Amino acid sequence: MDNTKKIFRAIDADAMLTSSADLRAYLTGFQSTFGFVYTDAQESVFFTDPRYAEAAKAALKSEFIGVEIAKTEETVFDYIKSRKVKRLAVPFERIALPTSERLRRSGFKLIDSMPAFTSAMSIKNADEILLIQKACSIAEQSYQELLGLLRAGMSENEVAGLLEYRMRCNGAENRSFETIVAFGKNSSVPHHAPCNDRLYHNMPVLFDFGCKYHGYCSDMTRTIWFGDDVDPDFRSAYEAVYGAHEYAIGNIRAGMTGQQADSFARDYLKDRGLDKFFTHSLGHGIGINIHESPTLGPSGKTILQENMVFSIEPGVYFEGRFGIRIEDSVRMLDGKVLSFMKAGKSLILL
Ligand SMILES: [Mn+2]
Repeated sequence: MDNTKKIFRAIDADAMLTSSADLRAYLTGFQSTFGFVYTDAQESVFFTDPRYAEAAKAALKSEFIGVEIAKTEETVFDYIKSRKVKRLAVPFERIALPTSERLRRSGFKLIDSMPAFTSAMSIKNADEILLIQKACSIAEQSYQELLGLLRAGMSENEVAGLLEYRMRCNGAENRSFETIVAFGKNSSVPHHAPCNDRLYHNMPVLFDFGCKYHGYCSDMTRTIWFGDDVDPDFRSAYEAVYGAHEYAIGNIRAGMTGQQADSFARDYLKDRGLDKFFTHSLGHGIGINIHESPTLGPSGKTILQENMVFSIEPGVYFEGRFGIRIEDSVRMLDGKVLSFMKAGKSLILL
């Protein structure tokens, strides 16, 4: 079913107004930095400014959504008033406070559309799965190419730039989030920002990266050892994280909550005395946004369902020494977890 109709039917309102870039892209399939989608039971109209009008008309012409020019919010609000709308659905967490105040002053009763978006967007259709699969294969191929280009003396920033460049060369439109490249002890900070530290022999390297393809994200993390004299503590921790990753992928089933899914990896690490070093959640939904529903973590209440796409990323972090994380983007297929990543994950000594 068309995404606009799907969301509107799930909401009890006279009309809905959607203006944040991610939700707008979900409704229209068209990426833009400014615009509003107005939907009621009779029609859907995409208001955008003159910069996007031509591209939007071409992109949307086979859809039922009409395109109108609007340079300001006022044009859109006047249009909604002309439709005699009383109960207007807007995504509360994505709408600016001044905008919601203005809508309330205009006499609309506001209803939250965000829960309907969160739930619908977590289940991917066949087209979305293909785009995510492509984003994953570009990321994975680019990473393989990067490994052949790594040299002692390179900085983290240089390596991050090189990886993003390879992803663009391979067809990505952008990175899906700030690329993380962490050398040595920097890898113990889960969200380390790449700096000018240099790569030397016999240190771990953690890469956490992904790209966007037609608006859909991939997310992947690998940790390698640069050199051939591997620290035995690093190797044994690596085997534990790798085991937890595989154990989670092998045991998570549709119908479980995000909390139950997370517990496979957490319990696996606990049996090895490492759970206190696993300081974040097992995973998160992936789609138009790099972090969306469901959450796979100790507080994850969402039930995992067929065609959800999410990450599986157990990790352990030893302050001042090293960190290890292994992450795949995966989907729920036939009740089980299927990874989008193809390459093996056993420890690489480069
Ligand atoms: Mn992730």
